[in-house]
Amino acid sequence: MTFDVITIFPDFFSSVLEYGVLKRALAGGQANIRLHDLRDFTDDRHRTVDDRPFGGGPGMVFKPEPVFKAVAALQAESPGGRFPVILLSPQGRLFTQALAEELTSQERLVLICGRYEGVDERIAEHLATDEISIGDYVLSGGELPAALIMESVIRLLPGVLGNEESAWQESFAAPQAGLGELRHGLLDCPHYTRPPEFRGWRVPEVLLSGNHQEIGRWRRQRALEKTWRRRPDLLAGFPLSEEDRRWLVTLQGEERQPAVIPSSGE
Ligand code: 9D3
Repeated sequence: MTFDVITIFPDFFSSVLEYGVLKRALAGGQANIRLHDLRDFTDDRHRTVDDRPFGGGPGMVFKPEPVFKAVAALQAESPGGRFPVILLSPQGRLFTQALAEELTSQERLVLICGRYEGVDERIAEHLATDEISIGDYVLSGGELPAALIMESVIRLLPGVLGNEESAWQESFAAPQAGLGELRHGLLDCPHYTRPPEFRGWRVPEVLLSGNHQEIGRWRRQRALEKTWRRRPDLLAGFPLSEEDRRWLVTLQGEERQPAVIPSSGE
C-alpha cells in the first residue's frame, strides 16, 4: 500500500518512520510512504503556499494552486488509477478503527496535511474525496494526524504484525464487523507480569492458578467491567452473551447496593 503525503514539513515524519511497525512494514515492502514537499509545487521565488483570508481575520490559509498541482502530479503517475485524496482537517469525518480497516482496501492513498488556520475551501470541495479528523481537539496541522492514520492502517496490512501477535488476537476476537483490534468491541482486561507481588500489591490469584477456563472468564469479566464503567458507549450494539449479561447485572446490583453505614449506636 502506498501513501503519498503532501506537507510543508516532510522532515517531520522521519522519526516516526524509523521505529516499530512502520519501520518494519517499510523495510518489508508491505507499505511505501512517499513524502512530497508542498513548496516544490509553487511557482514563485519565495515558494509561497499560504495567503491572507478573504474577508479578513487572523492567520493564513493554504492557497489552492500548489495543492491542486501536487495532487495532479501524483494522478499523472498512474493514469486511469483513481485513489482517495484525503484532506486532514478538524472538520472531517472522525477517524476510527472501522475507518482504518476500510482504508486497508486501498492500494494508494493521498494525505494532504493542512497548516495555519486552514486550507482554501475549494481544496475540500473540489479536490479531496474525503476529509478526516482524528478527534475533537485542536492541533496546529495535519502532520500528526497523517502519521497516526498511517500507523493504524499499516499495522492492519497482511504480513505486518508477527504471526504470533495476529493469531493471538484472532483467538480473542469474537466476530464483529469493522472493529478490528477492538473487534471484540471491549476495552482490554488488565495485564500483569512478574513479580507476583510488587510493593505489597499482589497479582490477582486467578492469573497464577493455571486454570485457563477461570482465567478466560476473569479476563472477560474485567474487560466487561472496565468497558461498562469507562466506555459504556462501546457496549451499545455489542453482542453480549447470556453470561456477559448476568455479569453486568451483577455489577449493576453491586453499584446500587446501599453503602453499609454503621449505626450510631443510640
Ligand atoms: C484556529 C483555527 N481553528 C478554529 C477553531 C480551526 C483550525 C484550523 C486548522 C483548527 C486546527 C487546524 C489544524 N488542524 C488540522 O489540520 C487537523 C486536525 C485537528 O486540529 N484536530 C483533529 N484532527 C485534525 S486532522 C487535521
